[in-house]
Amino acid sequence: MFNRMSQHSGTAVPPAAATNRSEAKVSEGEGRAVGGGEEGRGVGASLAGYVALIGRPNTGKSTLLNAILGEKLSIVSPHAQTTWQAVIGIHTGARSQMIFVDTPGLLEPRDLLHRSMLEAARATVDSADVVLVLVDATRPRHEMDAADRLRDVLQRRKGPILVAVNKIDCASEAAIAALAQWAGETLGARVHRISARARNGIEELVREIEAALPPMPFLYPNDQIAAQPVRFFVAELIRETLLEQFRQEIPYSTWCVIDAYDESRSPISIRAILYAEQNSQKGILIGEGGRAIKELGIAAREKIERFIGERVFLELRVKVAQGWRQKARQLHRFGFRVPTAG
Ligand SMILES: Nc1nc2c(ncn2[C@@H]2O[C@H](COP(=O)(O)OP(=O)(O)OP(=O)(O)O)[C@@H](O)[C@H]2O)c(=O)[nH]1
Ligand SMILES: [Mg+2]
Repeated sequence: MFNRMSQHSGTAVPPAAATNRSEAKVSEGEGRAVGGGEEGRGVGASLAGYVALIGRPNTGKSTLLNAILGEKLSIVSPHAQTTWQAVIGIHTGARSQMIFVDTPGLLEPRDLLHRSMLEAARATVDSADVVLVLVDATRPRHEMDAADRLRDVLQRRKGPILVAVNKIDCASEAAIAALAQWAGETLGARVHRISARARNGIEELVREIEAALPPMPFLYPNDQIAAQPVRFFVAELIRETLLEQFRQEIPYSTWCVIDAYDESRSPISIRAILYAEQNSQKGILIGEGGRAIKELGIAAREKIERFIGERVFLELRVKVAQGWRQKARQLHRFGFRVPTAG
């Protein structure tokens, strides 16, 4: 994984880590061609752009991103509301570069964090060259009921929109056909039928996304797949582990901040702080005699080591940031896009 991330390092980011967003913007602003595509092909022949992955929670957006990249980059769980901040994954082919932006699921916002998640999806759609809407074939009724939210997010959209009906590996043919017809009519878009998990229909879908890209030089080196710092992915892997090990509200009340990342040490030394919303949750996170936090640390460390490809020492601390999901200042500190009032 690491050798496929950028060689640019930001502060406190390991040397082989991904570029940060501001570096990405610089190359975009300069219109710098960092990859030329096939040998002998001029820069003018290359296609590149941002592809927004949107849809209701749990439709398989992150699974699809990982399937397209052939790497586990974005965290996945059977529970809805896994992705909270946009995740960027870059797919470079012979003549095209697709910068996928995996977004939080479109939901009925109940608090400020939800509104921030919705805002992340909306902003991604507004700035994307291509939008791919993912709908879940196992939940056609839910998809149809949520049509207004989808229309609302897509309302300012002028560029190409594609639809993929996902999870066809475990839905009935009738449900797939009904949803495909509904989605095609509702969004006026071409509909693909895929299984992100079983990796069916992905190549064809990627070819169609490619065809919808504008002519543009590549924005990232050919072998780079991520655009966010490694510590972002480390925190995400800890959150994924939280979703696996705790039930109900704990994973949804906890945000993870990487407080220290020292790669001059061997093993690499990482300290993460888990911010709970309330004191009682802090107790649950730590568990009796510290058992829960210890288990979490072991499982998360294994994931992080697989991701980085090196041994890691992981220290987890638990703090309380009272009611952080509802507090603009706290969300801002945690790196969320804070929506304006309204
Ligand atoms: N059967 C089946 N399950 C799938 C498929 N794609 C994704 N899933 C499962 O659906 C669940 C949700 O997948 P995610 O990729 O986390 O969904 P998401 O849209 O990113 O969810 P949020 O981040 O909450 O918006 C996981 O259990 C996946 O394994 C598929 O093609 N078939
Ligand atoms: Mg997701």
